[in-house]
Amino acid sequence: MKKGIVLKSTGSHYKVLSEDGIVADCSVKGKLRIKEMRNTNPVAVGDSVVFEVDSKTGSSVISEVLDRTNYILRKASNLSRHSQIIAANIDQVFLMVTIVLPETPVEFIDRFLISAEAYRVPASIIINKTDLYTDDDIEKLEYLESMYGKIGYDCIRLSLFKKTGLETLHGLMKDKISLISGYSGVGKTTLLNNLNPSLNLKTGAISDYHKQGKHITTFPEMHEMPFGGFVIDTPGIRGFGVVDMEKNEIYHFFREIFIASKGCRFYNCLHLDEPGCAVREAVEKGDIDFLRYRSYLNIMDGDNRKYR
Ligand SMILES: Nc1nc2c(ncn2[C@@H]2O[C@H](COP(=O)(O)OP(=O)(O)O)[C@@H](O)[C@H]2O)c(=O)[nH]1
Ligand SMILES: [Mg+2]
Ligand SMILES: [Zn+2]
Repeated sequence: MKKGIVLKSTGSHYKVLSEDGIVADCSVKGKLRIKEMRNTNPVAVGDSVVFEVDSKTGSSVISEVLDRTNYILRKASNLSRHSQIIAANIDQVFLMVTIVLPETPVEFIDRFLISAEAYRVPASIIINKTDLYTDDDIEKLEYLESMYGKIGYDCIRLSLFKKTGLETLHGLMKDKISLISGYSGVGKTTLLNNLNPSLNLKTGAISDYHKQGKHITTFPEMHEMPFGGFVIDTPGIRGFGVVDMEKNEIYHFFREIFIASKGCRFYNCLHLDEPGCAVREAVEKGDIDFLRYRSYLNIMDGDNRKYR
């Protein structure tokens, strides 16, 4: 019996890094199904597992998945009961965004952040391709930094062409399991190659493009970092979508809206057009950024398809 951590899953086979530093190709014991989670993959990237080497065949079989500290799910489609565990036991998530090539909308960022809040995973924002930014873009960049900084989300400026910002990321990622998400083409794979040059992963927006919006066709992979820790890339998965949330709990995951909501006249205020709403007051005074409030309204409006 050996203990290890799952680096990659292809649906039926798993690459497991065992405690003694050897990577084993494992299958899964037929009976291994997590009872409460019948409609998902039983083993995910980041899982700690116990596996055994069959003395007859020499093949390795995962016999147990240890308790997860957390996991991030993705529904196969809006209607499906099936979902995929993207990754488990994550210490932090980074959303990589760019202001140009492509532009990541604020609403997308907010959808990501509220999902991270719902999963209780700390989130930060990496703003890449700063080498391309005009003065106008820098102004947008500063706006985002201030808007998200104020409510406690770190923004890290990065240029993988100029190699600036990498040291900061080393510091933040050291000895942790980090997941990177973001639009196709923002530079996730390029970042991984910079963090660990021996990976030599294929970059270029085209390779991911065809995978977008379809059913689960790609599998996230976890990479070991030379400075300690692991980073998970999620090709073809732009964001987590919005986790299933009730309308009356969405505002719980907008940090500043939740705090302001304590001052609302009605305990069941949804901060739409109720009288005595402290959230709207805060928006009018500029204490809550209008862009954040707009994201809230759009998410309440419920068209989640565009941003899945
Ligand atoms: N100008 C500029 N281009 C970058 C930077 N980082 C990545 N790119 C380019 O953006 C494209 C997409 O990068 P890739 O890593 O494949 O993005 P992914 O889809 O998020 O994995 C590639 O052509 C990269 O060379 C950067 O900091 N500046
Ligand atoms: Mg990529
Ligand atoms: Zn209110």
